[in-house]
Amino acid sequence: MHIHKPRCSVTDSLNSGKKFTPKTLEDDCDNTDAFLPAADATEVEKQKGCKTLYVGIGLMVFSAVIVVTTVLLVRHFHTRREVQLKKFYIGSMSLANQRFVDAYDNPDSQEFKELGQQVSQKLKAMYFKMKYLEDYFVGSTVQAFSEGNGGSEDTVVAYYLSEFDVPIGLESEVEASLTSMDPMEGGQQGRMGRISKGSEFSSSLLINNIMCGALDPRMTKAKNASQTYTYHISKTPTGTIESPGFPNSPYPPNTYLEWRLLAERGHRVQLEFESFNLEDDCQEDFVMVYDSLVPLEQRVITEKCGLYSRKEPLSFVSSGNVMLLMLVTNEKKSFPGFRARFSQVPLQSQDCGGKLTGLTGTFKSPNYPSCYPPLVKCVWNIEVPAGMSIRVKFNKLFIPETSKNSCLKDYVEVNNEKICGINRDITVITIPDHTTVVNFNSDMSYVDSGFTADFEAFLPTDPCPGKIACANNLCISSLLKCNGWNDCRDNSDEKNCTCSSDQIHCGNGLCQPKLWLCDKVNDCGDNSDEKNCDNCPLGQFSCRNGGCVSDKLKCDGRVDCLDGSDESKCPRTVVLPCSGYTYMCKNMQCISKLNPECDGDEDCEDGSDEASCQCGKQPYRHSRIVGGQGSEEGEWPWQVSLQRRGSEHICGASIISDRWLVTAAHCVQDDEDVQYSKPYVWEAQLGLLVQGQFNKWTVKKNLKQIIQHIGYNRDSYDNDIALMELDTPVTLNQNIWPICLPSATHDFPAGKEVWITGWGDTRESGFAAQLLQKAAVRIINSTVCEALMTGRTTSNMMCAGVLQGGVDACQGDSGGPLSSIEASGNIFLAGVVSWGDGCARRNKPGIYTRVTKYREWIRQNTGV
Ligand code: 4AZ
Repeated sequence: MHIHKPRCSVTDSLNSGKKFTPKTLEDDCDNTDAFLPAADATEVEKQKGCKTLYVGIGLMVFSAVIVVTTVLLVRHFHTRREVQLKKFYIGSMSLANQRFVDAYDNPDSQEFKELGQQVSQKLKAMYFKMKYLEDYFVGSTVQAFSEGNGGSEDTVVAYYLSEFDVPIGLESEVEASLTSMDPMEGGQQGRMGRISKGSEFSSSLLINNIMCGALDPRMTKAKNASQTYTYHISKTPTGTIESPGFPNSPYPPNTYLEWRLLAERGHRVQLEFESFNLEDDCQEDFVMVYDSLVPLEQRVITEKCGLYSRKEPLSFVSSGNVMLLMLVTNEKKSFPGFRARFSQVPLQSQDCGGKLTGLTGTFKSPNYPSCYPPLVKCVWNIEVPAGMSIRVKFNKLFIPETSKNSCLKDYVEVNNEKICGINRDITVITIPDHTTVVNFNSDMSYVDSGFTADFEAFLPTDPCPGKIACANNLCISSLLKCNGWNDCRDNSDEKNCTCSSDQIHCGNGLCQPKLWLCDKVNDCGDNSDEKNCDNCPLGQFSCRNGGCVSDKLKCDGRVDCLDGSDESKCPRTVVLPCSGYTYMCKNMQCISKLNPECDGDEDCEDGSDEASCQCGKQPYRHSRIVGGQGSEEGEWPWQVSLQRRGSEHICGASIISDRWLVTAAHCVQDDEDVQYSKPYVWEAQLGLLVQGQFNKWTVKKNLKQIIQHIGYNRDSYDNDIALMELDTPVTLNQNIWPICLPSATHDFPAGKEVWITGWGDTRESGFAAQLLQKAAVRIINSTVCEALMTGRTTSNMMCAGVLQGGVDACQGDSGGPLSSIEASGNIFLAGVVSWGDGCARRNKPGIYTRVTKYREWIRQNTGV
C-alpha cells in the first residue's frame, strides 16, 4: 500500500509548521507593541502625526498577519485532514441482457472499449450516489469480460478495478460504503450481495449482481515484473502452466503473475498442480487461486505456499467458467515453483447427491479427495427398508470452518446436525428412521477435500448383529471387548472391565498393566495412573532425581536439589556452578535453564545457545492425507539409507553436518563374510524417500572413514554408536539437512513423544519397507525399562516405544534417528536405533543409544 502524495503538499505545511503556530501569532502581536512606546510622553506627542501613520500601518500589518496566518492555518488543518491513501478495490459485476462476443476477449477491440466505458460510467454513477465514495473516487478501469455461466444465455461478467484517494481515518467508512452496495440477501449467497436496480442508474446497463473487495496489499509489492496470461480452454482443451524457469531454475523474485483461465459456457475450470515447491512463508511467496477472473478476496479458493508432495492431490475446480491463478514472489529466496495442468469439465457432471437405497452404500463430496468446488449444493436422499434405522459413518472429514464448531461456512448436514472441521477419525450418526436426507453445502470461498461416508441399515432391536455396540455407535467384534486396546476409538470397549491382579484400575474404569504406574505416561487417558506419584510431602518440591526440597527454594537462584532441577524451569536464567543439570555455554559458563538450545531466547551471555540453530528443520509442509505410516518427501531430511555397495539397504544413519553421519556401531561390525567396518563397503544414500527412486534431490556418497565407538560392546550393545565421514561434503538441500545434536545435559523426559523413521521391516520377521516409514513413540522411564528388559539396559541407552505394542523400530532401522521435536520446532537427535526384544511386542520397548552421552565424543571426532 502506498501513501499517496497529497494534492496540497502536506509535508511542506507540516515541516514549516512553526511559522503558522499560535506562538508565531503571539510573536507577531508582540511586535506590534513596538509601535506604541509609552515610556516617553514628549516623544509620543512629538511624533503624533507619525504615530497615527504608524498605528494605521501597524493595524494593517497586524490584520494582514492575522489574515495570512488564518488562511495558512485553515490550509494547514485542511491538508492535514487530506492526508490520503491510495486504495484499490476490485470487483465483478454481472451484466444482464448482454451477449458475449469474442471481441470482449481483446482489450484493444472497439467492443471491449465501448462496454468498458459503459461499465466505468455505471460505476461512477453508483459511487456518486454513495456517501464517501463520491468524494474520494478517482477512476475505474475494466480489466476483463467473461461469458456468464448462469441459466440465462445473455449475461456478461465485467471485472474492474476502482481507485479511491481515501483520507486517513476514513478507510473503514469507504469500505463500508462499498460493501453496502451489495446488501446481504439470503444465507447461501454469503457475502455476495445482489443489486437489481440497474434502471435506477444513468447508464442503460442492467446489473444482476456486483461484488467488490479491497486488493490484497501483498499484491502491490512486486517490483520487477507483472504479467497476465489468458487461456481460453475451449481453444486449448488442456494445457500446462509453469512458474517461470520451472523446473530448471528457481522462479524470479519480485514478480506478480496472473493466469486467467476461461472455460466455455456450461463448464467449470479444473486446475491440478503436478508439482508445487514455494518458499514456506505465505507472507513472502505464494500462489492464490480465485473463483473469479480478478483477485477478489471473497472468492479465494485457496492460498498455498511451501512444498506439497505428489501424493497429496492439489486439485481445484471453479464454481463457474472462470478461474484466476496468481503467483506473487518477494525479493528474498527463490524456490523451484510449480507446474499445473488445466482443463474444463461440464458443469452438470458433478457426481454429487441423488437417491441412495439398499442396506448399505457409500457417498462422498464432489471430487474427493481433491477439493470440492465453491458454491456447491448436494442432497442425498437415503432410504433403507421400512422398519429399519440408518447409521451414517463419515470416515474422513476435511471441511474448513471459520470459527470453532459453528459450521457457518461449509458443512455436511445429517438429521439437522451440521458437521464440519478436520477429523481423520470416524464420526457416526444414527437416524431412528428408514429415510434421511444428507446435505452438503459449500460457500463461495476456501475449499478443501470434503468427506467420504457410508451408510448402513440396522434393526432398532439389534443395532449390531453378532457384534457389540460402542458408545459412539460403531459396531465391533465382541472378542475385542476388554482386550486392552481401544478398538471403538472412544475407549468404550475398554470400560467396565474387571482388572486382573497385574493391572491397575484407572479412574475412568480402564485396566492397564501395573508396570505403567507412575512412568510419566498418561496410559489411562485420565492421568489417574500418574497421580500420587510424588513422594514429597505437601509444600515440598519433587526434584527430578526423586529428592524433596522446600517449595520456597524453587527458582531462588541457588541449587537445592542435588540434580539442580529446582532451578531448571524458572522465569529467570541464572549462572550456576556447572553440573550434569546445567547447560554449558561456549564461554564455559553454566546456566540453570533446561534445554536452552535454539529455544529462541539468548540465555548464554555469549549467545552460544542460539548460535547453530539451522539444524533439525523440516522444510516440508505436512500433508494431512496420510492414512498409514509413510513419510513425505523432505519430512526427515537427515535420514540416510546405508547400503552395502551394489546390494541393498542395511542400516539407517543421520546427517549431522555436510560431512558427517551418525549411525549404530553394530551396523559397522564385521562378520565372517563382510568387513562392514571398511568405508568402501558402503554407499550412503541421502535425500531418499523410496528405495531405488532417485531424483535431483537425492545424493549417493562414498565414505572416507568410519569411527566405531571404542567402548562398543557387541554382547551388551553398550556404546552402540559410530561416525561416518563422507568422501566429499554434500550440498544440503530441502531433502538433505542435518539434525540438531543435543547438549550433554539436554533432557528428554519420560512420556515425551519422539519419532522413529526407517526402511526397516514392517513387522517382526517381515519385509523391509520401500517407502520411508515413520511412527510416533514415547520415551519410557528408565526404571520401568530396566525392569521390562530384565536389567539389560545401561545408562548409555534410552527406551522408547508404545508399551501396548504394535509400534516399534525393527531390523533395518538400526543406526537411524530417534527424532525429538523440541518446543522451538528444531528437531534433535535423541537416540540411535540400537536393539530390542523382537519388534513391536507388548511391554518390549525399543532400545536406543542415548546421544547426549556422546556429545563430547562427537565433537572431538568430527568438530561438529
Ligand atoms: C535390528 O535388528 C533391530 N525393536 C532394531 C531395533 C529393534 C529390534 C531389532 C527394536 O536392527
